[in-house]
Parts: sequence; C-alpha cells; structure tokens
Amino acid sequence: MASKTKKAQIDAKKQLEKVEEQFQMLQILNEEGKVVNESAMPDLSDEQLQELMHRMVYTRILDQRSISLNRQGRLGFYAPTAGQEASQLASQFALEKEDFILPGYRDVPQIIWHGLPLSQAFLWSRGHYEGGNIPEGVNVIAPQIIIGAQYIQTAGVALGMKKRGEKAVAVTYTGDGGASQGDFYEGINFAGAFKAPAIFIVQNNRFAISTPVEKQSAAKTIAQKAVAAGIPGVQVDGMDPLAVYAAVNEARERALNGEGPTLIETLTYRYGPHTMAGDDPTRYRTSDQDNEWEKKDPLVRFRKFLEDKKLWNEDRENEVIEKAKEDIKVAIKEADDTPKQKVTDLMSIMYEEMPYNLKEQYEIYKEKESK
Ligand SMILES: Cc1ncc(C[n+]2csc(CCOP(=O)(O)OP(=O)(O)O)c2C)c(N)n1
Ligand SMILES: [Mg+2]
Repeated sequence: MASKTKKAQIDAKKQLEKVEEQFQMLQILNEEGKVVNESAMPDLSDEQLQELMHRMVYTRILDQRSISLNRQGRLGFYAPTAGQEASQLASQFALEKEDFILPGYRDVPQIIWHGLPLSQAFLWSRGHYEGGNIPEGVNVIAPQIIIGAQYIQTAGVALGMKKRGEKAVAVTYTGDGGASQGDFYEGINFAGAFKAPAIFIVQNNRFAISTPVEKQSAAKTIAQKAVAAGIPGVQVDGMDPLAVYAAVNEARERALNGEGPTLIETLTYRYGPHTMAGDDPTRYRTSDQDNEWEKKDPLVRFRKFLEDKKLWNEDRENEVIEKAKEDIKVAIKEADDTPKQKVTDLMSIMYEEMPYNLKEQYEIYKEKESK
C-alpha cells in the first residue's frame, strides 16, 4: 500500500525554478535596433556587419523566389526560411570554412553561405542526386529530412575532428520539434561525454508543423535540456543577429579549447508555411501572433542599427536584391541544363563496388535507357 512520506524530499518548484532562472534570453539588439547589452557585443568590423546584412537580405529574396519557383513547378521540396535569417545566417557567419555543418531541411541557406553552389541547392530540392554531390572542400552534408538524426551524426563528426586533432567544430541545427526526438538527447549526451567540439543549435520557431512548442515539452526552455547532458546551454533572441553571432562564437571558442559542446536555443518564427506541400498556418496560428513576431523581424532591426551607423542605405539594399535575383536566374538555368538523372545513375553513385544483384538490374536499366 502506498504510504505518504512525512516530509517531501524533493522541492519540485524550487528545483525547476533554479534551473529555469539560468536560461534567460540573451539579447544584444532590441526590436528598435538599439544595443541593449554592450558588454556582450561581438567584435565585428563595419565590413563584417554589412556582409551579415547582405546575407540576410539576399536570403530573404532567395526565400521569396524559391516559393514562386516552387509554385511554378520549377522546384521540388521547399521549407520556407523568412523570419529565421538571424538564427540561420548569423550562426553560420560565426564559423570558419573548416567547420562542418550538418543541416536539417530548412537549413539550406547556411550551407549555401558555407559554399554549396545555389544551382546544387536547387537540384537537391528537385531530388536530383547532383544536389547531394557536395564539392570537395565544402564542409557540409545534404540536409537531413529525418528529424533529429543529424544530432547523432554531429556527435560523430565532432569526435572524428577531435581524434584527428583538427582545429574545427561540427555544427548542427534542428527545430523545437526535433528537441523531443531520442536522437537529440543521444547526440548531446554523447558529445558531452567525449567533450567533442560540437555546437548544437535548436531553432525554436514555436511550431513543429502545427504542434505548438508548449505541447512539445514540460520544460520552460529547450536550452535547459543541456543540463542533463552535463553541457552548457544558452537561450538567445533568434531574431537578433548579434546575439546569435555572439553565442555561436563563444561556443566555438569553447569547443576549440577542448571544453566540449554547447546547446544553443534560438527563439524565432517562420513567417511562411511549414513547407510548400500544402501546409496552411492559418489553421493553427492567429494573425495577431504573426504580427507580434513580424515586429521582431531580424532584417528590420539590423537595418535600423546599420542605418544609424551610416553603414546601410536603400541603394545598398537594392544592389543586394538585384544581385540575388540575377544569381537565382543563373542558378536555376544551370539546374535546368543539368542532364536528367537516370535509374542507372542512382545505382552507380551509391556503391564503390556494386553488389551482384544490382549489377544485373543495372544492366537491365542500361539497356532500357539506351533505347
Ligand atoms: C523522425 C521523423 N518523424 C517525423 C517526421 C515528419 N516531420 C517533418 S517536419 C516535422 C516537424 C519538425 O518541426 P521542428 O523540429 O520544430 O522543425 P521546423 O520544421 O519547425 O523547422 C515532422 C514531425 C520526420 N521527418 N522525421
Ligand atoms: Mg519548429
């Protein structure tokens, strides 16, 4: 028979509060583009600040164009990115070319800015194998569709880097939904145990398709999940490029100093649908909620910040927009001009040495394709 303990041994409220109070959101630039946390300000030159804005504006255009190309049937799978530019691009901006990115399906912008040609990103969207044929020296893998799987791969890549004595880190992204997956916990735990140089980023855009983050976990923050893995975690304003940059930069330094991985939660929002495959966000979000988040827009606040410093103006922005449109036109043409993939291509890229049963099938398809 269950008996009552005389005195509770767990002060549940206090225990949780103690954890939660350590995960206050880091913000440097507020919604008005004013610096509110001077001491956390990253050391970036004027040119670097302009380059970061360039990348965010460019990527917003890429998102808009990708959505219309998808509607025209000229792209395949596409997961919109508008709203998440600070989380995506300021984190990649804190990396070096040697660092390795393991993206999820919404993280195509980061791998483009890490060196993947735009035409290949379009081919990946179309399901063409050339999209995953990553050029030598570009340290990324093709985006992961299985939610959270990249967290385990990242622990492995980071451990490999450590064993080889490389001065580089492995960086991965998942979403708020991804943080409920077993793979998420296994990845951060393993990397923590081996002090592997990894950075685990969770872009908390408040929804996993239509499931709100409040239904995802009883934890108040995703950042606090780091505690159980024995690694540091931080929650940052994911609409603030400077806060995201500062957090990733610090995590990278720790990793390179042999201090192991960090978990970074960025608070953000996706303005568009989950993907272009029929999701209708008006069924699970209110327009008030959308408006509230659009006021936090990363481009708006960073533009104000740069304009105040006389580092940005309309002409500059228009140049970036034109450049993005031109690049997209060229890249989509390159994707169109790429030879269509054949069944035999899929077989031959899969194996260094093809198994005998596939060899038979390969010959059959080769014969068919020659007609
Ligand atoms: C293992 C697994 N389960 C389910 C899915 C289907 N699925 C695709 S996206 C998604 C939601 C993910 O949400 P979140 O992690 O918050 O990322 P976001 O799309 O918001 O960037 C789900 C459940 C999947 N791809 N993989
Ligand atoms: Mg999400």
